[in-house]
Amino acid sequence: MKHWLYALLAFVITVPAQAQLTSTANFVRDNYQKTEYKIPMRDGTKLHTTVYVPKDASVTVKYPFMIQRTCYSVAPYGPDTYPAQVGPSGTLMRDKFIFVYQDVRGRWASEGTWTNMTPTVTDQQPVVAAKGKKKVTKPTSITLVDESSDTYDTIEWLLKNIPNNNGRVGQWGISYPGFYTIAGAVAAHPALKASSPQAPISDFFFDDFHHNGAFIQAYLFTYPVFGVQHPQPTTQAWYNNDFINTKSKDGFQWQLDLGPLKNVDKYYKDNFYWQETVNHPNYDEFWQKRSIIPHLKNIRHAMMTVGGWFDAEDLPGPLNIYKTVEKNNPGIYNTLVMGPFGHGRWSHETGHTLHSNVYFGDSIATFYQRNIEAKFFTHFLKGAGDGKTGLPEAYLFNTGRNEWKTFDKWPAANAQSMQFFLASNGKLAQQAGNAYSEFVSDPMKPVPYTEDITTTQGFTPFNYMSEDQRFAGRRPDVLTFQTDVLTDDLTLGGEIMAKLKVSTTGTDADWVVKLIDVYPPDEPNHPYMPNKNITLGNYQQMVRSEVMRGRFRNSFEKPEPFKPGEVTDVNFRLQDVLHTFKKGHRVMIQVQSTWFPLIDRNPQTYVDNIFKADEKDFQKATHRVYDSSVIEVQVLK
Ligand code: PG9
Repeated sequence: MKHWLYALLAFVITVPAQAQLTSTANFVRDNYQKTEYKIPMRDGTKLHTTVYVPKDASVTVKYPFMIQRTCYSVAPYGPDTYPAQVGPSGTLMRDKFIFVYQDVRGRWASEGTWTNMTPTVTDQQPVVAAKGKKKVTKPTSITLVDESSDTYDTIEWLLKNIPNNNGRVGQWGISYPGFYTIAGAVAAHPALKASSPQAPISDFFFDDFHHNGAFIQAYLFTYPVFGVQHPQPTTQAWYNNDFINTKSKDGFQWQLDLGPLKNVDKYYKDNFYWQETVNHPNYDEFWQKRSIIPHLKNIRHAMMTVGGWFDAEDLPGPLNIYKTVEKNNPGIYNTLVMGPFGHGRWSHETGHTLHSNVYFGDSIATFYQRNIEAKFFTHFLKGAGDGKTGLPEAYLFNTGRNEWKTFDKWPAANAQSMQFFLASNGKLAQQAGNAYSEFVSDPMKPVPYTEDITTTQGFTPFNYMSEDQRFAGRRPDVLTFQTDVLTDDLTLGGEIMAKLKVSTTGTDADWVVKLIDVYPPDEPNHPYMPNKNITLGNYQQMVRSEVMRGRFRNSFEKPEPFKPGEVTDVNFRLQDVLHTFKKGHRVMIQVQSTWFPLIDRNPQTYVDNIFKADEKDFQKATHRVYDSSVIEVQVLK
């Protein structure tokens, strides 16, 4: 194409986008009136709430509410300070809603006491008839409150006090705000018409802080929410410092005298949540009462749960919330969207790389925002609201074909179970053998979770979710099983069950299972690999991974040791996938027992509390994976 034509094309494309960005920078100030309120809850606690009302709202031009409740602050605070964007996308901001942001109880400018994953307690109560309730100036008795009741009371107040609203309310939030969204959908106010929990936390024993009871160590290095700020060390630093060999002081495995984690205990002695985590190593009432899953009943408004296939923080959350709402609330409008994104990256119209070297292009997020999210909220908050959105039950991205796929049911109705046996000859076999694979697992020489051990990887490591796994497969303490080269495409859609039959010479062990897409030697550069120096030939791309802390194999509440040498069942679920292994590729499974420093090391000697294991507890062990072990997948035609 002639150069002048390129230049013209670039100008034509850039100007509107530039104008759009410029308008976005001032758009909120020019088009919305910001007011801050302290909204009283039923127990008298006042929550700081910022309301952005479109300037053209009037008795004839009324707008719905779109609420986000957050523990991460509704800043900017103060009059005449405006954010660059309001709402989940530029699209909805320009379509205009009354956007409401609230600091949850006990956070930032709100009153009250905050706790992690507020236990839901008011859904057992008849919803307080807010109409006509006498003004509660101080609790006359113990008034039960939680995120559900705070959302209810907030909506009731907004409807009465913010003029020119159309009486309809939506809510959305990503990650922790995603939890507040799903909690707000429980025992909901009748004016709440549409909720979109996005990357919502469902339960900290399975999301974020733990995976099936194994502790995700990145959370040691905190998080503003937990009032502690500590720079992330690189994985190399973890290996270098005496962490591995440091004799732990008062029992904490990571109690460190040297290296980059020096004095980390200083931060944690007074960090209440940290002490709670350490003192509740099993899935006891402390964690159970904080899970939102048991409360997802009697939901009567539209739901659209959103997640990312490469989300390293909250992948169980969106999938389990969608499935539980579907099971407990037949007949309501309840849909799922899963895109090729890292944590919350669908909300970034540009640059939403997966924090790794797999990248599907900016247009994917824009497509989601304009053709899925905006359609959902506009329909229920401004439109007919009859559920005829034109959107599917499940809008999922196939990460092997790089295309969106729609389903009228998820898990897909036409999924067929298929079993791969872990054969000791390294094959994924179609029938069980009677041998076993064996490896020595040494917690002093743990398998790294990433090849890139010289850089920190964000507050929660992400890149392993799609990283090349060849570095691991070269190790003697990583078992590798794979199919022959595929003669046809193989599409896996749905959850993956690991049904391992294992033994160990120790009395405790972790089991990590990784599903990997093996590219052929001559695979051309993937069109979506921005780091052009990466060729895909023989690339072993992680598709899905999960760890099972073996002590919890029969119960997360009541852990059990292994009996040395006894063949033992360890069954656990890897979260759903939608991925086509193309013809010429292979399906690979890797099995290992350490994943450092992503998860804390299992001492492989059974102790009551791994957080307080001592140096002497960390012992090598010989693990066996028997050929009768199965990886059960769901195949879509
Ligand atoms: N789910 C994310 C998170 C919560 C709490 C601690 C660490 C991570 C998030 O809200 O981003």
